[in-house]
Amino acid sequence: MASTRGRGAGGVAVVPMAVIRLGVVAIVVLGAGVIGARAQLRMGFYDESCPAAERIVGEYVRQHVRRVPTVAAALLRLHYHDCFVRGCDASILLNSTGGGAGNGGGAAEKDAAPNQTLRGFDFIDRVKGLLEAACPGVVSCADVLALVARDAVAAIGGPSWRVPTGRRDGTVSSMQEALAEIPSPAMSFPELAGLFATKGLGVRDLVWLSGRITLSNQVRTPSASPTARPSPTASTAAAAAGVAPANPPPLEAAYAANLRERKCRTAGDGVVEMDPGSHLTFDLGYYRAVLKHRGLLRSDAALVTDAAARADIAGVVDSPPEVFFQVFGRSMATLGAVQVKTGSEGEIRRNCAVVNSS
Ligand SMILES: *[C@@H]1O[C@H](CO)[C@@H](O)[C@H](O)[C@H]1NC(C)=O
Ligand SMILES: CC(=O)N[C@H]1CO[C@H](CO)[C@@H](O)[C@@H]1O
Repeated sequence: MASTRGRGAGGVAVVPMAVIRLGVVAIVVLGAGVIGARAQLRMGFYDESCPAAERIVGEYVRQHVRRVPTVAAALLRLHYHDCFVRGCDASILLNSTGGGAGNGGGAAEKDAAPNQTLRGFDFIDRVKGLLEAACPGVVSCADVLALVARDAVAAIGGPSWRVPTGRRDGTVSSMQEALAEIPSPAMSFPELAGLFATKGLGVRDLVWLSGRITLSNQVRTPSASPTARPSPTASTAAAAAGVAPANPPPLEAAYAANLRERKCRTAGDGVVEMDPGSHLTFDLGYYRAVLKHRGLLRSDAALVTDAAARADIAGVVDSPPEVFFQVFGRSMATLGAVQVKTGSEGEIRRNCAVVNSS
């Protein structure tokens, strides 16, 4: 380092090479930014190439979600998990390749512990099938995930939000990355906020995207008491990510007793509701529970350990439901743009479970 600094012969200031190189890098990065800006997501991206695309998605979703409303939570969760690993690029849909070609080789995101309870893959495949029949090779699986999530939430009476399109599909899906990057139910508030920040998501996004849990119907608890705030899907992810779970305040005692009793009544299969009594409605029940220290997971309880987040939640809980719809929709729109691939990046997968080249 010393050789690149200091004064040259005759007292002339020598600009260190590293600084010049940094300058060049900065210009290149700025240039790439300008090029990138031309290929951003936009509303109605398929208006010319597949005008029926959004109608096809919307009709299928409305018809089927009305029949099986619980699938809405699963579809929302798929999009959410997808965006946290390599951006919203449908890498969550790729099958493992068993270490062969394509998909970077090896175990895929969907094989990671947090994914073991994911559902809705068939649903996405059927929507994609309809789109391939109408306009082969045009609509990306990543856009299907984003549109389906929005339409599914709207179909059960929840909020809607703007979904600009033009996402391209990734070609790599890694179990290790999923373990490291999907928020774990065992995380503390600072840990969650830090992870969200790496995705360009703020504390408010952390608070309001947690609202998706209002639709989570149940969580399987281990045999231990639910007061342990088990992290049913990702305790191994937390361990893999080297996360030491912090200790949020304990579950409210009476609620914990009630949970234990319900658990016994359900023949010990250990399934309890996350948002008791209202898991099919997109409401504020989850946040009310969290404020009363009835958040079931560490990550739920963590939300009220941050004073600003707690105040934010209290404010929205006391407001008309439209306010919750608005803040949730805004954060969903932000989430849907995380690290998206556009323009000539990635590909438009023909089958969402495999990369085209395989
Ligand atoms: C992807 O894996 C699932 C099972 O996990 C299987 O049902 C499906 O057929 C696979 N898709 C492809 C295209 O190989
Ligand atoms: C939905 C899905 O693909 N789940 C997978 C999660 O990972 C386990 C094992 O690692 C697979 O068996 C599941 O199929």
